Amino acid sequence: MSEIAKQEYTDSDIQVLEGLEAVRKRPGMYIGSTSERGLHHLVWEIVDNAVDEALAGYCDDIEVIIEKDNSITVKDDGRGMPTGMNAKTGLSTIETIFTVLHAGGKFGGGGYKVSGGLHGVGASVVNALSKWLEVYVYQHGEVHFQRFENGGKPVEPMKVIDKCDENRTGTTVKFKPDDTIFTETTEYKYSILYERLQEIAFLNKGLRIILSDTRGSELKRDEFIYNGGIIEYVRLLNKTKTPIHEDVVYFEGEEDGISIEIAMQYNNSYSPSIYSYTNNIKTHEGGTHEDGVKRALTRIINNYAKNNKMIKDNDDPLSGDDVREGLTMIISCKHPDPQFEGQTKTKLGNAEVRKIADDVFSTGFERYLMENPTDAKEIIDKCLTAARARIAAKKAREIAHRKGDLDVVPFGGKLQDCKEKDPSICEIFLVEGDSAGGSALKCRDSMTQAILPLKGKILNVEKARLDKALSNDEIRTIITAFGTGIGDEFDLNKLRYDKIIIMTDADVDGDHIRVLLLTLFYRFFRPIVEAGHVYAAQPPLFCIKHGKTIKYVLTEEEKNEYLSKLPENTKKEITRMKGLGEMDPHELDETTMNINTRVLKKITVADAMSADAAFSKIMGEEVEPRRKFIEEKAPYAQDLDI
Ligand code: 28F
Repeated sequence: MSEIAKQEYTDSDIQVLEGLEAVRKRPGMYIGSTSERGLHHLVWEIVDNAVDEALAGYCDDIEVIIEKDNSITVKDDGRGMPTGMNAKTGLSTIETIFTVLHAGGKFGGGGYKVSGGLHGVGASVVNALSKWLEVYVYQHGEVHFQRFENGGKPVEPMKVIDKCDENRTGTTVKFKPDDTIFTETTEYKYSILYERLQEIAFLNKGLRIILSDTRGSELKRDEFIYNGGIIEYVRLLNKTKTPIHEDVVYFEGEEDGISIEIAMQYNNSYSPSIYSYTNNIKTHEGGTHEDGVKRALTRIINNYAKNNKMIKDNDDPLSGDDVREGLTMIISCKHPDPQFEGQTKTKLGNAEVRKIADDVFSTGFERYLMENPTDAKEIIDKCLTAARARIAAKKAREIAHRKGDLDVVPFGGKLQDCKEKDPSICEIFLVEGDSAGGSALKCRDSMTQAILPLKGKILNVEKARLDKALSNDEIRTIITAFGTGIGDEFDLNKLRYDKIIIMTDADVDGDHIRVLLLTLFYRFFRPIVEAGHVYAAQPPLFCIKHGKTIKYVLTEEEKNEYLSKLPENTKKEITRMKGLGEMDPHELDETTMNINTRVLKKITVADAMSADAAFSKIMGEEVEPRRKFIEEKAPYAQDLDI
């Protein structure tokens, strides 16, 4: 360098070369690293300049070629870099762009609306880190050319080397990364270029980008052009998923030179895939554009759900997480002066963007929901399901955590525990209603039988959504009484009873409570069911007295069969049994509690599973199964409040 400087260069030129020398001394400062990532970064810098020309509205086609020697060619069909002289540097504009750090009009309030990357310091940085670099500018029927070598030293000043078609304009840059800088690798990866160039094409609708690789025996070539822009991006991202509405929804708007585009589609998965960009740069840490859209999404969905009576006024609103479950979304902001913040400088900081993004999204999305009620219902239903799952999970966690406290607090007099501490001979009866609980207390064996009366009404009134069920005091008492804990802390060895006996009436309320308990067990205590600890008491439906004999039967069929076997004119008294609460202690003892005479039904996982399924159906939105359930139970129907 000193030799060239001595022969041909002025003091200011030496400064220029010292500038590029600084880049070579600390490349990481300019391109992040000199690893494979840094190597590819060189391409992004040059492509960015071409994309800027496209954003300015003058370029439709960009071509990237990996040459056989791992040098790169980037071509665009824009206006071509200015070919005149630069008054400040006394050099051609082209030489200035490629040799002066921070040079270039777009870096100083030129005609460019937006810019990304290193704000144009890119071209000189790439030059500094290349073995050689060539630039060709097609303008006014001439091909302007300049070549640089060994880290950006001009071989000679820019000159015209050829004629070209009068109408042809554009810029071509060719460069070969310096292997003394990129010591790890100088080999380009097709897949890395493919991913990013495709992404750029998605983000700039209508821009054609062609990638080719001449290194192998066969030419590799891909062309990216997306007239639908980020709509097509969302469609691609959801290709392996199941969308819950057909169309990708798209909104765009501009204010004060700041443009916002949003494309979105919900799928039936549980996690959101939301990606935001500013000036084609992925904003990994989000920022004001993302915040504005998210805020508007939560607000608009809640408003719509309320206005359409899908949630009630005093229900908890849907949370941000609820409304983003299964949402695939791309947010793209183009800003003339973006401020990047955060740990990795990938968070958009411009405060004014929040409102613009909110406005663009909320106006469009509100209208979309109004005009597409079927899609709207699918979307809101999905959010409601997410909310229920969230609440249920939270309740389960709370109970798991509270378990410790409840251990030391006495059971508030509700649980009448047994005296025996050896679980293998203990039983707990979950009894429907206080009065039945009272009878059960009178005839139990207090050594081994614990009684927990349940207020059936509470469960009914609560409509027994699982999350609500978990906040129910009775159910919390059940969980505490079992001793096993719940969720992560569940331990079957800590179960305090060998038999858990559900004792409910043979009517629809009883069925309902049993279904609910089984659902609870199935979801939160499945190992207890699997290990065969759960039973249902079988309170009889009829009592048949004849002579000194008393016979209890469980069903109508059983009654008829028993009666048919009695001699013709036996004097008999048949009573239909009332609810558990109206049985006298003697009856209750004989039929359901006394271990020598009672009939218990062991609950299998299949029973619990079908209860769970029935529960989901009954509680779900499907009207048909609910009606069927009620009809089937009609013979006993009281006030079924589900
Ligand atoms: C293969 C890489 O770098 N393309 C570019 C242009 C066009 C202009 C420009 C670039 C203006 C004042 C510097 C043309 N006519 N592709 C590219 N295309 N740079 S880089 O201008 C640069 C600034 O000083 C251009 C009118 N205005 C701008």
